[in-house]
Amino acid sequence: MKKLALHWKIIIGMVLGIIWALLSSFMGWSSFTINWIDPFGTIFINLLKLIAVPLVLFSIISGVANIGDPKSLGRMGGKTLLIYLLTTVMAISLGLLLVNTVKPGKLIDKQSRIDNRINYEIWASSQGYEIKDGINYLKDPAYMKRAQEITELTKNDLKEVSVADKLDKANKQKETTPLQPLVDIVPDNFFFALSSNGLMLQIIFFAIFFGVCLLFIPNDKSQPVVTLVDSINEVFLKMVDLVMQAAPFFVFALLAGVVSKMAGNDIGKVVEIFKGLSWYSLTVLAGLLLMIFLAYPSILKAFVKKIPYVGFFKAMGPAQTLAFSTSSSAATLPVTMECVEHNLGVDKKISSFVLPIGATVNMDGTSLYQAIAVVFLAQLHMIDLTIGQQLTVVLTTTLASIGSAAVPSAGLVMLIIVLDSVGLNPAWIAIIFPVDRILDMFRTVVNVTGDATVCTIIADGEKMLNYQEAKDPTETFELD
Ligand code: DAS
Repeated sequence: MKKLALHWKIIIGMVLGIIWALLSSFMGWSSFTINWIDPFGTIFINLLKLIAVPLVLFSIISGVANIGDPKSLGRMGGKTLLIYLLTTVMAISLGLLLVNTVKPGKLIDKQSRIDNRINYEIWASSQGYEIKDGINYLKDPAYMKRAQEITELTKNDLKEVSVADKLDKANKQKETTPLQPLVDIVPDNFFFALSSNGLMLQIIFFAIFFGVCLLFIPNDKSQPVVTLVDSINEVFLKMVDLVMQAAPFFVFALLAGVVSKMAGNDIGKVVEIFKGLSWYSLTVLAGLLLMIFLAYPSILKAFVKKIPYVGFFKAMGPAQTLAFSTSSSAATLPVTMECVEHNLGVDKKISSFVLPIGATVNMDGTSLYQAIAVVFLAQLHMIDLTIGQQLTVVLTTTLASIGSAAVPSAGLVMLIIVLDSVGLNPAWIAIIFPVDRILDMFRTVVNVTGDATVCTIIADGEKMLNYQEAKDPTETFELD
């Protein structure tokens, strides 16, 4: 029997996990599931968090250092990175617009959101996080009533966040200078920054600083370091690959645990969460499809007159199909290059520079998805991110998508950084995991389409685009 592709195994693992959880809550085995199965889900999240930190560090150092010597960057390199940055910020803005309009996280019933919120406060107080907007819920009678109930239930958990504490803590919110967020980005201790409570932004700052300095030291000194960093980067990519190989089992445990905890005493909560997840998925899919069928064609039409709307999709079809089925921009890269060179007529000198950089640093689909995911998860927990926090989301999502490796589920792993940067609980990635694999297939198509669009624009700008309407693009080469 043909080997079942990994993402189908993961989807099967997910479904079995949900079925087990519903069965175990029905049969009263919930405590068994939570004590003996759920811990493997926690191990899976810990493994992903364990990998995220060094993966960001080494993939960004490697990306920056492999730009080559800064002079070779020149006009084309500068233009490439600028347009890549613009399409990423456009994707994030579209994502934020959609998620703040549709408000998928607010479509589930308020009682579930109040419970989520109180659990968040227990977690946040254990991390020493100041909750920026908590104060306005203290006036919410439904919230107050529930908070008192839960306080009675779990005295020890809530002792530090008793309502009175929160009131005076919120009142004497530490007066920070307006540039505090900027100061927080620069770590004062490398090893502290690497630790789990170090802000990921500090690690990204250090990685870019280190990578740029590598560009400016003599080649004979920097080359060994770049080679070493590339090899270490390969090691962490292999770790992601190995963890994902075991994902079907881990995902079974993760979903069994998450759904058991939610289903616990009333199945209604599970229905609520899946209602929220379907609205979330529709919001992400709407954004991704708008990028593919509206945003990129409009940008292309604005810069490159001669490529017809359908012609672009006929030319990129094989690469988009492969991106969808593999969920990996890196695996698709060779076919993306073939399509861009053979079907769109881009000169190899352009595609061999622009596309490999794009595959690692330009992930518009991932950035749109990360922006929506963070705001959705905040809404699910009755947290209205302030404008400042949403701008932080734009910055960290841009950096996270640059740091995301072009492999399956990389976007989910990097989502930990974005959640962490606005004081949210990174473990919440477990909530959106059930739909992540399917969304990964679509966002990888956007990543690849975005790279091809920018590459075509650069080629046209360098007078290195020679487009002829191909009769049947797949005749140029057979997909193996
Ligand atoms: N699967 C990643 C890619 O290859 C995107 C992601 O995980 O978000 O582009």
